[in-house]
Amino acid sequence: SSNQQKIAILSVYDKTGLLDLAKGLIKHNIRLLASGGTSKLIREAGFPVEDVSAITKAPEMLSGRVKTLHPAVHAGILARDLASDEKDLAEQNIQKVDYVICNLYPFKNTVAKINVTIPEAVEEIDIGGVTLIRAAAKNHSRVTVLSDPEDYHEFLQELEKGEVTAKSRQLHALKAFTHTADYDTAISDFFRKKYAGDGSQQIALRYGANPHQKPAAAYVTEGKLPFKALAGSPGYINLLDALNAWQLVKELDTALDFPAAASFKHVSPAGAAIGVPLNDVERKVYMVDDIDGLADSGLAQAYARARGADRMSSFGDMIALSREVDLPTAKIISREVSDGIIAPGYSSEALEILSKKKGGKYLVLQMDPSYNAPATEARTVFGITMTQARNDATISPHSTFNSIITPKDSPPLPDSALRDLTVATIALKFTQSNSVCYALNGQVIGLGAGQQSRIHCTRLAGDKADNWWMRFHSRALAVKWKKGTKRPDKSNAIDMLCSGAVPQNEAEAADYERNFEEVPEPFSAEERKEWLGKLGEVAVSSDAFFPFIDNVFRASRSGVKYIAAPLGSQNDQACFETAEKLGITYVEQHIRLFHH
Ligand code: 93A
Repeated sequence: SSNQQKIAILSVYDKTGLLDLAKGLIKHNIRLLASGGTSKLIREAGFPVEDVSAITKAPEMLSGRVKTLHPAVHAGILARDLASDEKDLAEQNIQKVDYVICNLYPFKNTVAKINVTIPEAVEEIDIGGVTLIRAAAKNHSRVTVLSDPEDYHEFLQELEKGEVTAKSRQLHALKAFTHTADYDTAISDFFRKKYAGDGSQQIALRYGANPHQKPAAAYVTEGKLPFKALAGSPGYINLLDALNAWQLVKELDTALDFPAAASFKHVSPAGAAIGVPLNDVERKVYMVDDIDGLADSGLAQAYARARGADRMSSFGDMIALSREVDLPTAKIISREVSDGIIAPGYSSEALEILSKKKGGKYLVLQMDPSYNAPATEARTVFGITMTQARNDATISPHSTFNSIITPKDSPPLPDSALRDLTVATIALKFTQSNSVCYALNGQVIGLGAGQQSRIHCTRLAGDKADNWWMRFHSRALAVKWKKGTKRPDKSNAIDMLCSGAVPQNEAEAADYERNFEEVPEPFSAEERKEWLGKLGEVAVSSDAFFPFIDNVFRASRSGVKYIAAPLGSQNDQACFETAEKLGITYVEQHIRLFHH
């Protein structure tokens, strides 16, 4: 059979380079068979070519829907150099095909047109071409498939030298498989948008990271989207926040068996907490002392804590709650500036309140709590797809913090420390790295996210914890607000006072002072030192090891008594010794938790 004339089947939509290719094939005495338009072009250029119907003995049909679909074509492509295959071909008088040159109808370009109809798109779904390409690619041990005009030149050079190598056939086959996969993806993308774009499999996003980044969408290719928008319409960052925040509260609730809440901004938590009961002072500091039913709602208290940790950062947050949202929780949310919420359910009164927020634009997502993510995740950056195993590490108070390093003869950690380390560590798992988190009373009190330097992160988080604690100072609690001062203005003014930011000029002073009935004296260095000295029992977790002992020193300044961190630093030993000197219990947390 090797001395038989070789056969090429040509069927191309994009006719770039076709004539040069035909010329080269003919030069090597290859018989050309082509579908209608392709053969016409070659014939008109004066090269010998036959229509595919010369071997199928069947005309093109259905206005081109059936051109090359025929056993004479596909058995010719798919046949191996096996006696049984040879016998089958001989019985049907079919000849082997050696080369397939094919590229597909321009489905992508067609559906990219505005207002394309479904029938128009349907006509662009290539069947025969995909079959040619796939069959040839499948049989690449014998057949060469060219699906890209870019490859004609090198192919002809190879023919010139003798034969197409196995390596080339493999690479052409890979390209062909990728070409059909990409083509099928374009088709399923189009129909998913048309037939399941109501939020069942795909949801249109308002825009991407910025308003000019349109269009934007979120989808799954298998099953249904695990959330529904009950009100409002998500943007890209809303969804990044919601999906991270949801995982955080779900894991917190599972680990500690308490209702959990998170308040997210820019894909990091501003706060996260479980519903440890609030005392009177906490209610006041978190601005929830007037909420009816607060004491009976673990969920409301969890959100009060999450929002209360860093009210400045929580401005315009995306909220996640681990359990069905009740009335007290909805009431807290209704009067805060917030962008949206994700939760497994809503009581009817809660939903009524939330769906009216922001004139009906407040985003209310309902999450399917039974949803489990696939084990592998992928994203593309700059056109490059990256995949990784999902971070499925579990953090639990019983198993994560058992390796106490110092002090050597330490008793097991108290439950409160285990709880707070769990809160801090789960928060870090969903925080942009580097991250360091201070926690107390079942809540984040200071979280540093996205810092390139760990000590900057430890300082940032520590300063936030200090600022949080200064809000409990009697002079901060006694602040008298001017009537009508809005909640965000109060939060900003309190932040100025507690962080020690002194107005630098008259305009700034006026802007600060207008909030108060009586302008509070700034905290003196002594007052600050004295009050911060009362902060104790704080737990700190770090998403990776501490490279230098400065982190331990900084943590200690904010009442830290427990540190959990991965090991592996050259300075591990020095960190342990420093902690021991400062009366801090140092626990190995075995899993690095970088997150991006
Ligand atoms: O409608 S089809 O799916 N039916 C076929 O049997 C068939 N065979 C090849 N389209 C088919 N093709 C496609 O026709 C090729 O993939 C190529 O894109 C195009 C070339 O048609 P022509 O040679 O008539 O220009």
